[in-house]
Amino acid sequence: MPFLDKFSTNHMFIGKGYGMYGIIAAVIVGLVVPLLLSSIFINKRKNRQRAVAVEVGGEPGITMKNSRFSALVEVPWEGATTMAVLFEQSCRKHAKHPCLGTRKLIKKEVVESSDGRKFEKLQLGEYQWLSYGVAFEHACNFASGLVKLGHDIKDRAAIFADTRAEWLLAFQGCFRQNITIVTIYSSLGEEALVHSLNETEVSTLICDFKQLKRLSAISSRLETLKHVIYFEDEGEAGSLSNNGNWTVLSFNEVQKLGKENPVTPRLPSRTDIAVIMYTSGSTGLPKGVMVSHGNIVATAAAVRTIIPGIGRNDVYLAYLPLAHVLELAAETVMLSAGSAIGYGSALTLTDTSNKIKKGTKGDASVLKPTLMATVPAILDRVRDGVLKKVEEQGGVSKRLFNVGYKRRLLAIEGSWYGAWGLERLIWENLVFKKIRTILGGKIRFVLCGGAPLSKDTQRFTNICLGAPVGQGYGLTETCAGATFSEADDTSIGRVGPPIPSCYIKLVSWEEGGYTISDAPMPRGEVVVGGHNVTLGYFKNEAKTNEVYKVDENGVRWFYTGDIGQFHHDGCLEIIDRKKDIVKLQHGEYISLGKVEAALAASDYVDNIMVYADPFHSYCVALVVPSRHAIENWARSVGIEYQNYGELCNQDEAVKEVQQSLLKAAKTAKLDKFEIPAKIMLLPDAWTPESGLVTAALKLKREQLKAKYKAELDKLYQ
Ligand SMILES: *[C@@H]1O[C@H](CO)[C@@H](O)[C@H](O)[C@H]1NC(C)=O
Ligand SMILES: *[C@@H]1O[C@H](CO)[C@@H](O)[C@H](O)[C@H]1NC(C)=O
Ligand SMILES: *[C@@H]1O[C@H](CO)[C@@H](O)[C@H](O)[C@H]1NC(C)=O
Ligand SMILES: CC(=O)N[C@H]1CO[C@H](CO)[C@@H](O)[C@@H]1O
Repeated sequence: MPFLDKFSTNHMFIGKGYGMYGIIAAVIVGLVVPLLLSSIFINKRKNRQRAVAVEVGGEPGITMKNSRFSALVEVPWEGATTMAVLFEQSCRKHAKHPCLGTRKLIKKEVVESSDGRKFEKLQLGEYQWLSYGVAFEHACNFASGLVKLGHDIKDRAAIFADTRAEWLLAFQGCFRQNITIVTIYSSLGEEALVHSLNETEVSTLICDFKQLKRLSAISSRLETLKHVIYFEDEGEAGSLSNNGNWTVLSFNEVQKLGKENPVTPRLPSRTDIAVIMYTSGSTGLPKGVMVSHGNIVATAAAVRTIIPGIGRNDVYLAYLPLAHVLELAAETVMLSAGSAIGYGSALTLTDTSNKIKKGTKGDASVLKPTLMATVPAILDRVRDGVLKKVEEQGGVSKRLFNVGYKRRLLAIEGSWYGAWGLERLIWENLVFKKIRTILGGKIRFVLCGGAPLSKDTQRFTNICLGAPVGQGYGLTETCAGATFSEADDTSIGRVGPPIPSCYIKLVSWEEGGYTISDAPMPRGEVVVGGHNVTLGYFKNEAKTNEVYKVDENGVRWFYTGDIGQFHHDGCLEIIDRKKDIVKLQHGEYISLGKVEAALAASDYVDNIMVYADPFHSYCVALVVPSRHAIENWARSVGIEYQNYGELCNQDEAVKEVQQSLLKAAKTAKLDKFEIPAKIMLLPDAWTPESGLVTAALKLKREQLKAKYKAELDKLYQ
């Protein structure tokens, strides 16, 4: 139990150092001083207006903008109007400082589990860094190499690879020549890949070795492709040969070519398209969102203001997909601040991650990052892991953890500043310091986006990681940014005020029953306007005109389809989603997302999709149970089963889970029609690879509905 095993020694230390009276005194000081301090700060914070109402054009509604800036922010500093200029100026300014770090592969081995499945385990070494100066040279060389290779700069290039340093170098390289990049989630399926490459007529594809191997299967359908550039991996043998239709070169070969044949840069302008970002839509084929250089630098400039004191001393752990706008925006922020970006992956993040060889170190332990971006699902997993370990540990450690957690919770909910007391110091040393080493022990701020974060997990992160969470709300269409909660805001469930680069407007949606005159808070569809609103969908004017509108003052607005409400201090809370609301047979509206979030509180639920057929008066649910929880239960009541799949089918198991859902529904005060009348347990997890959830682990309802059509029909029989 790696992070709790030092309890006894810490105990000793405190006992010896302070003595009995010392402890009592410390506790008194720790309790009283923060209380006094917090009463001063609470009032100050409560009064802080984080966003203010403004009068703007366009559809009537209630509009807010960030209160700290008088005008919308457009650039991180004067002149940095494109990604190309931002990168170049940053590289010159921070030339000697570490920019991009990659871990060296020491050993790769394949181990076999008892049931015969094979797993790859990696032993990785220290980070090796490229300085800002050298990173810039690499990007320039790559750009020249591309041109030399014969890539016509009017053509687009695509990147289809996992997150890594070369990804960012290739990306920045293309901007030196005003080449538009097409990005595609590496977890998207073949159809989506062929569709995106074909629609954008990509002539150069930049990919990693894993994807390169997949290409030959679809090569005859990639009609526009002329060049394939792949990132080398240590331990992967040689390059694939040219296939007749396209040339294959490694990233390093292209760089070398460029170094020997330098080409004059042709820099883009602010309104040129930097990226066409294909997002895994929840229905049909992915859509390409056209993101301008001005969009990205505006978002980066705005998000930078959220992270207190960001600068050269910060170290950022990069592991989310770069094809996701949140990660792209976050890394751009780091580049603009001269921070170091160390690359890792979700499968090698911690010492206990799947791909890390037992006894060796995960990315976070080696890098010791100060900042990271994450999605709720990952924080949920960290939390579940920690709680499970605490439970297993039992005894004194468990009691200490629980008391410590409660005390810190009180302090935080009273005031973040209450945290200054001696008491905090004691709990930090006794309990939380060890937990923090999971992520390296130095995290000071966590950016979180992609989906709403549960209140429990946000508090858990505040307390156990000791870091504020900047909860963001935004979409690819708004170039990630829309709102971000601020570091000193300890409330939960809200996504903060508008970032300084945009306006947020609520527009009444009468049909759904949400209006801007609702009490106690105005409610309505969330509409985002300003510099960060992207240019629309590639080759899809109909869809673009449906959700983007330009008002009489020339401001672009994006209609998100999300329903939100404004708190008194101007912070936004997302409460619903237009298309996830179904009107049942008797006229009640059921919000699927709301019900799912409530039912997910059950320990038995790993994932859940609520489904409501408008021709019935009740809803049903598909549940992917937590295997651990359900097998524990089966053991405890002595249920016999052949295999896990069969257990999921047993009536007793279904009943047990349904009871637990009922309890969760009661706690959340759901209405009767919101409680699934029937459920089914599914043994197989929903993963991005299976196409059933997005990379941010959001449900893809259409795909789930299609895959489980038979099951859903059965539930409605
Ligand atoms: C090369 O392209 C042609 C025409 O698109 C296609 O018919 C052929 O299968 C391709 N060759 C390979 C090796 O993929
Ligand atoms: C690619 O797009 C063209 C039209 O731009 C279409 O005619 C062709 O069928 C598409 N090919 C594939 C493989 O989707
Ligand atoms: C960048 O490329 C686009 C597309 O080829 C072109 O329309 C635009 O004029 C270029 N920008 C500059 C500054 O040359
Ligand atoms: C980069 C970009 O598209 N900027 C636009 C943002 O919106 C303003 C209007 O609010 C336009 O004038 C900019 O061109």
